[in-house]
Amino acid sequence: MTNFKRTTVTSALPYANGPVHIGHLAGVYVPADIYVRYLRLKGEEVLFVGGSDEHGVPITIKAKKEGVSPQDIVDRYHSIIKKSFEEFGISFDIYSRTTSSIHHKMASDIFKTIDEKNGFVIQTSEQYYDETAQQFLADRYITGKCPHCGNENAYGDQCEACGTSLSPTDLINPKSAISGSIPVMRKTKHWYLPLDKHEAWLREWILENHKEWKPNVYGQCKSWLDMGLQPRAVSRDLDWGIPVPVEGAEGKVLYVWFDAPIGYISNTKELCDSEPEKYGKWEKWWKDPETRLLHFIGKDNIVFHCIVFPSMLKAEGSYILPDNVPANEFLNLEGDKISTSRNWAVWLHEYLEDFPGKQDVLRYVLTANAPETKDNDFTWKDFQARNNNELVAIYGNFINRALVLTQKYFEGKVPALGKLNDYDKHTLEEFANVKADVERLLDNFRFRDAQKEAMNLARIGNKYLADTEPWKLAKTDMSRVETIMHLSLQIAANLAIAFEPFLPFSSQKLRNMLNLKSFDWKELGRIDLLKAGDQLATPELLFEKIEDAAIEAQVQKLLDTKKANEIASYKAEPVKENIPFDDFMKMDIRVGTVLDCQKVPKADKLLQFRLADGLEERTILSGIAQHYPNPEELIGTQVCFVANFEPRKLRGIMSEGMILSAEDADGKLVLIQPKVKVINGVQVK
Ligand code: B3M
Ligand code: ZN
Repeated sequence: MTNFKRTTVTSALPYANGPVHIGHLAGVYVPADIYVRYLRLKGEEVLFVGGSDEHGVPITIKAKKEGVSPQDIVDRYHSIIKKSFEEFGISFDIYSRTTSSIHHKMASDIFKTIDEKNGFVIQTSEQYYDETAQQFLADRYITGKCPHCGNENAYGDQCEACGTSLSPTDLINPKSAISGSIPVMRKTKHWYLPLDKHEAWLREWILENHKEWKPNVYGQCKSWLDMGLQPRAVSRDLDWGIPVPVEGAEGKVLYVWFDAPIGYISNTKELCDSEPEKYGKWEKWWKDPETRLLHFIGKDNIVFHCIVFPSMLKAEGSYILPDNVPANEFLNLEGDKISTSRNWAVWLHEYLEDFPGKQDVLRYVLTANAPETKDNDFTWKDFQARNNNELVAIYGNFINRALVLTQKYFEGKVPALGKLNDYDKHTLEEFANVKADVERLLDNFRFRDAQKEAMNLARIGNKYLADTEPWKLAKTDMSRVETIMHLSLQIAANLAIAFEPFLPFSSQKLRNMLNLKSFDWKELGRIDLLKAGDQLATPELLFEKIEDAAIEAQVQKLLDTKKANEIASYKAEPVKENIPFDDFMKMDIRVGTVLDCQKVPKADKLLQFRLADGLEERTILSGIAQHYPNPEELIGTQVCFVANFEPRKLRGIMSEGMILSAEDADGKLVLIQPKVKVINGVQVK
């Protein structure tokens, strides 16, 4: 990257087949938004393009499952996703969609240009065809037995049981997921982008000229290039998508990964056409060599943005190529991979229902924990700790003290700056480095460290007030208090600027409280942002403590999800060998009432029951103590037990029978108890 005049920033277009979750935000949209806000604050010319990816097989599958049209599905999720992004302050210049007519035309035009330049090769191959449904089958539409693990329900592209990538012909006993019939092989023709022919320039462009790319991105590109590139089909036999715009391609659409990245361009055009005075011609964002292009994506999209899309643009011939692709790794949730199908996610719209107004808290935590160099884990405990110990205890506390004290001593007016003492000077020296540090880190896409630096500024302010204790000086040295509060308010104003890219809602709130008019990155580090005599607004809390109960509710929600998944995936044991009636009759199972129940001392698992069994009383030990932490609650309830189970001594206590319980999928033991009270000692038959 040398000289450039403007920056085009894109962020991956999420599939419009479900809402967005914290993984999306952490991996792509928050970092992109931080970067764009930073450039805007610096007064640079920047365009931030987003949108929904509305083609592709998963959308058609979802539509089929629900009995609605693919358009219904994408309409629904496009608006949910768009709203979530707005609510979290992701400041797109445009968020549009790939079903727009501008996009259909743009993608067709680019395809045609490449075709005219002989940039494709056409090849015929055999693919599975469903004769009942009369259509070729996308990989996802074929199921069968996985050759690796034997899972009967593997898909034509992947076995979800063992994680192996497959191709449809790997499946044993393939079946069409549309009609259930056995598919046949049939010849079909497709357009291929010959990536092998692009390999030489790609090697030089990435491996030689872009050594500065993040190691995870560079490394993935290198391993693709070292394996050798193959031609990739860019058309599909499908009825949802953009028709292949050339003769002899009836019934075929563009492969979703061909049209989706073109969505960045189409959405730019849509915006520029609607507001030409503000944004200029769309071409300047995509064709001017003085424009820098950046793609923010997750790691699973690297090959498409670093190899496939650049090859398309190169084949077309009139576009610039990306200057950097700062891809992130994945965010996990409480130790498990985020999964839409298993509902293992924190959905953005649900988060806002549970934590209204706390967008910045999530932005903060996701950046503090961003999966920049490796996969990372989101936990609710960490979320709470970062809010309470950092946002509230450091940033919020400092701002609150500065404003409340100014209110108390100076009726909310910025006091004058007096003579600086050595401690003031020392504080200002520490503070002077923050701007350069944050910039250097942001320029290198190191958002978590950049945010940490911004937080250091709050730490400096917090320490300054704690050390100088103006509330104690107020009785003896008011001119000293004036200087301390003046400097504190200047630091507060700096915080509003430094945090704007990261926590835009809080910055806005802080600006309002400070009545801070000018707002510009280059003012960061200055101590004349507020003037003596400026009137401040009434202080409000910037952040609030999050209580344990709110966190426990979230953890419980996840436990419920886990439980539901276990139930959904539970496979019952095969039935044991048959037994004759007489064998069954040998067992004497009865009902009794619990008279007493307590833990056996020094035995973790054992509960000692005293039962009224209709004859006399008996003692039975049962290994369920871990599942009943309050055994006294069982007193008065009824349980089932095997009355003629041979008595045996456990821990010196004679146990006369066996109490019946069932083991749940998660290993929890649950007592078998009659729902209606019956007579003690009756037999279970
Ligand atoms: N929709 C895949 C994804 O959401 C795809 C990205 C397109 S970016 C042009 O991960
Ligand atoms: Zn498998």
